[in-house]
Amino acid sequence: MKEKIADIRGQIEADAGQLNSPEAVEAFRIRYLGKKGAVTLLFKELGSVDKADRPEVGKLINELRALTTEKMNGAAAQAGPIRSKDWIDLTLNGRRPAIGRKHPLTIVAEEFRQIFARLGFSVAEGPEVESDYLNFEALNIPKLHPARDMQDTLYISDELVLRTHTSPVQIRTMMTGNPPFRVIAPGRVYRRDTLDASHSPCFHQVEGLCVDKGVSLGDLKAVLSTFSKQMFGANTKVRFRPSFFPFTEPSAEMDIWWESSKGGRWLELLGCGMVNPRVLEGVDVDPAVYSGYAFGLGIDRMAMLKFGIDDIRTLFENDMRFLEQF
Ligand code: FA5
Repeated sequence: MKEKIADIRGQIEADAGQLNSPEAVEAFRIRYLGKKGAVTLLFKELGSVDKADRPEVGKLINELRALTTEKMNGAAAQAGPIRSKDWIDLTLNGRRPAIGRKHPLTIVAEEFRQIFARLGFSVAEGPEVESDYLNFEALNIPKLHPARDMQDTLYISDELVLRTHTSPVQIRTMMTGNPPFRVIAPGRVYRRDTLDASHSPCFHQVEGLCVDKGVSLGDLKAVLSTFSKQMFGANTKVRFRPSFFPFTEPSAEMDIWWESSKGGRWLELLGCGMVNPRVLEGVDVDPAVYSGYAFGLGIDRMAMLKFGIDDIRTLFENDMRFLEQF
């Protein structure tokens, strides 16, 4: 028995030199102090030792257990705890959650809304599938009128179109209320336009409509100039060009000077004008008492101007490298 104890002691001392990982320490504990460990088994064998020798042998085994425990604790302090699979290092920095961003179109549309809220405009809405009547006829564009060609339309049926502009919301607003009106109407519109750097077949507009007593072209220019400076900065250059829309008289287009990586040029941002008296009559607003102005602006163009985006297509491609810049 004493020899056996000496053997095991030798093994313990040899093994204790190798305990360089928490797993090795644990294996050492099991090998010697576990239920069937070598030292544990020695205690069980003590019963069969001669009574006379038992105190001495017992003492030796006790010493061996103390030695094993001491070696094990010393190595464990060096090797640290076992890292289980769900072990967490509380000292590491947290992982930052990926936070989404607003799309550039949303950013400019929201800013637009805020600027016009300060100017006293509320928000109106209309459907993307619109009646031919509201998209065209009520806006003084009868069937076969050449002005329809400019908006080469996507028809759902003879009487239903994917709206080509947000102008039908002017009519919807005036049909369901009484003047004064002061609304903006943002939304998606569709045209059979060929895709290029500044045109998309599906794009976004905001309509503006103001009808009240004594509204003049001066009000229109003042509101649009104020808006341009608030949206694009105090030094923004704008120009108004005479134009034609059947639902406004006179009509104009407003361009903004556009600096992009490819140089500078005027970019058409919106169409506008004084609401045609025929349109007012059609919705039972007396043009002898009321006058108004309206405008329709491309939100995509506004985002391009605001952020120096030189191709409208990037707004719809959902390339994360592009979207993460905003
Ligand atoms: C209209 O759509 C008129 N309804 C605007 C209007 C409203 C005039 C109220 C008078 C009174 P226009 O077709 O020019 O007009 O379009 C208005 C704006 O939409 C353009 O100035 C431009 O900014 C934008 N736009 C037009 N076509 C496209 C396109 N294919 N892709 C991107 N933006 C476009």
